[in-house]
Amino acid sequence: MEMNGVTADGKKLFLFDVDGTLTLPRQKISPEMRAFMQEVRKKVPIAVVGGSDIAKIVEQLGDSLEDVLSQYDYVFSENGMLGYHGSKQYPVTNLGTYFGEDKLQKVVNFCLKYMSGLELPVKCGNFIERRNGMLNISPVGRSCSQKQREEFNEYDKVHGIRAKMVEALEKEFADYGLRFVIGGQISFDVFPVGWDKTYCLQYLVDDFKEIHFFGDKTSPGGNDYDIFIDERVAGHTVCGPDDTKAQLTEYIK
Ligand code: M1P
Repeated sequence: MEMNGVTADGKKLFLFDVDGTLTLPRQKISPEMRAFMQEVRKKVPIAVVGGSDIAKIVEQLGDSLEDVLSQYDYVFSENGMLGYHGSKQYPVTNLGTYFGEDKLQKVVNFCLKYMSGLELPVKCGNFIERRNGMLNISPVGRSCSQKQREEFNEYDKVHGIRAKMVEALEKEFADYGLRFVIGGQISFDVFPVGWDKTYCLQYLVDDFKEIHFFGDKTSPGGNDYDIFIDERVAGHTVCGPDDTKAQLTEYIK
């Protein structure tokens, strides 16, 4: 098996984004996809790297953390800030400790001020979620319903709410060494340069000769872009779980 110029003479790993790759955005994996991934795993070890925190990844991929860890050889949340190999947990990286509370608060305050000036069809709650390794900023608010989520996403496509806010943040904090990356439907992630999905590769590169990454946000500005173009992986763009399944079916024949 050869893919994207990576030779086929080594130990392989298939590494997957979650939202839009194994599941629909923020939805639970389908029973068919779940079963299919276990068929894939009989041939090639599998890993996931999501931008979301571990609670959301567990909600989407299984019934409990133990269940998810038993289905995938490696599980990385927040781009790898929190990671597991089986039940072994890698050291947790903390944004506040690394970046400093002062600077972080300047970013938070700017976001709050910026969002207070936005007029949207609806605003819910939970506009800023602080995670281990990133801030997640949502102009509509993470407490929105599924319907409001989809409506915001459509509205954002027309009005570029997130893109404009990211532009303003990039200008304001040009010297902070931060990335502002749109990964899902209603929010964007803020983390230090280098804390993108390539972060998880440090735990994989010594053990695998071929790492194949599958993601849907592989264009510049998307949260799969950095790992997609990383020379240590072969990148594959998918457009949803059905496409991931179709591409994998071809590869493992
Ligand atoms: O995994 C992609 C993104 O998923 C969520 O995005 P949203 O809620 O906007 O659809 C978030 O957890 C985000 O952090 C993550 O990058």
